[in-house]
Amino acid sequence: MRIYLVSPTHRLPDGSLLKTTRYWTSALTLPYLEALTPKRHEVVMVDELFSDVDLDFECDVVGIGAMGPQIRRAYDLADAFRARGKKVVLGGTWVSLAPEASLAHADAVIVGEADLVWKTVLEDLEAGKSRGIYRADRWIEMRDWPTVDYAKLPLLKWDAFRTSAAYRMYFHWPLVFSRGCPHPCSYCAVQAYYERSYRTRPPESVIEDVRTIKRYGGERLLFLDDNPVAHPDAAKEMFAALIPEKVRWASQCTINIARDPELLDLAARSGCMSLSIGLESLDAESLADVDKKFNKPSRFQEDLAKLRAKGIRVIALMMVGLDHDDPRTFERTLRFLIDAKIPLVKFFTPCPYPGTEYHDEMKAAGRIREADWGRYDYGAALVEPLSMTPEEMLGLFQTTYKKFYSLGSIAKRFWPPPPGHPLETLGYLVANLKTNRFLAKRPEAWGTIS
Ligand code: B12
Ligand code: SF4
Repeated sequence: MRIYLVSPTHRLPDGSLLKTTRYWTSALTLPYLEALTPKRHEVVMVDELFSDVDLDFECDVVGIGAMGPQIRRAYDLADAFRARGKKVVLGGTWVSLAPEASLAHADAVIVGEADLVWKTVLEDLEAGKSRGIYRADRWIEMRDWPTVDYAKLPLLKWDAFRTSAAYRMYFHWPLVFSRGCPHPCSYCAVQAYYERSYRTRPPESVIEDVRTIKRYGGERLLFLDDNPVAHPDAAKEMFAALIPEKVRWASQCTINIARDPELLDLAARSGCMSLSIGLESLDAESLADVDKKFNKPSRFQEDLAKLRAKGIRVIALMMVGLDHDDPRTFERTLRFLIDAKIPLVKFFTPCPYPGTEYHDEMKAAGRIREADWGRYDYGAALVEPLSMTPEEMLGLFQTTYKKFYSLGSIAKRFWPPPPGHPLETLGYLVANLKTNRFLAKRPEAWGTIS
């Protein structure tokens, strides 16, 4: 069979599709699905962020996933393909947490990891049948990770990679060490999807991917993990194995990394340049509301200083508009981020992803304001705030974003520069100036900055 794998983009409020010509990384999902596909089938992939989806593409099966507000677009594309007689399979995080709703738009839905069921789904569709919702009865063993063809990363621009040193610094090659997260944060789709399970790959298998990437000339990596340090001993083993590879890497992780000196030291020595860390809130009560009590705001300054001293840049992820937040919270958060010399920040308004505990709580309280999942980005008032009006919350979200990326704030945060890696600091400075421009030009797209 011929299989068309699609990663959709989403629509902006004016109805246009969000497109871009450059991106700093690429998901692994489509090449990974290709690696799981029996070789007798042909696979063609498209990421709609860069390329147009061809609704008349000659194929037998279309596989579509979605990451957030892309779900609306995924459903629309699925309906359009089915109207043209194609069989459609939907999968991925969002689909897995809303399988029945997704099945209304597909011939088959895969809940959870596709690894153990993808082949069966394809066989069934080839035989003209479908069981509807497919769910593996167990998580995969991480040592069985398939070999992904890195030459086919959908968002890697090979011409630019060969010709531009700036692009080589900008593009981060994706790889994975762990899956899942054991923490209970109630708004988090990852812990809901993985049911708080956590697994890590054997370091030697990750190192094989690192060497493949290096053979292509890549030396900047992005761990797609949500929390690679959840099992500190496994993470220490992984970081130690990375040291001789002399790469630079970035990842997401929890602030807990700052509280284990050996782990932090190994991360820095293995080439960790930056970490996206969900600090989420300076208010312990707001953190408790979303079951993120392991974050201790009283220790944030000290924790961040430790990371900075190791030359690791922290990209702070902050939720604003939680239940114990009021208009003063925004100003306090801004001051804190500037004082801590945070190089980049992403602000999030609360987003009740279907399938999460937070969604169920907000639904039971009658506080969900938006039914259209196509609007579920991080810059919308999806939940009725408690201590301000939705308009006030959105206004403050925008003002805080603008103030953080104002020239005055950039100057304060970048002076004095952090120790080591001056080129890296320059890169972050450029990213700040670009975000400053983006915020002025595209206010409608703030909720989807990634
Ligand atoms: C890389 C990544 C990105 C990249 C690349 C996106 C791209 N277009 O290439 C960037 C940074 C751009 C990004 C952006 C966004 N992302 Co993103 N992203 C990820 C990340 C970190 C890794 C995905 C990945 O490659 N994993 C490795 C592969 C191998 O695993 P996998 O994708 O899980 O796939 C397996 C299964 O899930 C399943 N599966 C997945 N898709 C499909 C599809 C089919 C057809 C089938 C059969 C099976 C299947 O089978 C696979 C094999 O087992 C995940 C976090 C995570 N834990 O997954 C978030 C994640 C998917 N992103 C998320 C979100 C919300 C977004 C944004 C919408 C955020 C925003 N700012 O608005 C944007 C959307 C941008 C866009 N238009 O594409 C959420 C989704 C939440 C949800 N409820 O669905 C996640 C889970 C992060 C999170 N912590 O909440 N993202
Ligand atoms: S620590 Fe991060 S990945 Fe883990 S459950 Fe909380 S938000 Fe999700």
